[in-house]
Amino acid sequence: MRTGTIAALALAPMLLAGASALAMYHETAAGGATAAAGDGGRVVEVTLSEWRIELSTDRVAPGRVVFRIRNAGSYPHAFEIEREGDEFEVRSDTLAAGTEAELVVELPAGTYELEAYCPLPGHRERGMVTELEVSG
Ligand SMILES: [Cu+2]
Repeated sequence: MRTGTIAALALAPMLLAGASALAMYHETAAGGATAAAGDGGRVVEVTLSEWRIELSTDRVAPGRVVFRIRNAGSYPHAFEIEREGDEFEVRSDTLAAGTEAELVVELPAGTYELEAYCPLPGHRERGMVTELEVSG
């Protein structure tokens, strides 16, 4: 039995529902550096705080992207990306203050805007929303 694979899939149903995204999720200790870009994934740094969400870039190419998420605020936050007009939607778990996580996403081909925001109640309305352009 490949229990590792099963465990990974167990995390995914919510992320895969209605989406073509393959997402993997794991948390790292605060300040812990984690891998990424080497094997073809582009890295987007995401900083969450009250009440902002900042991305290290405003444009990425389609394909594998590693969102390296840091909650620099005092409240719990989460990170969600959503493509308007279709089913593509991926959400991280909720991050406690001071913690980090990575979300590995296969962005569909094409040129489009993703909305990136915090899905916790009221946070988006307070300003935790931004846009990310996907284009080759
Ligand atoms: Cu939030």
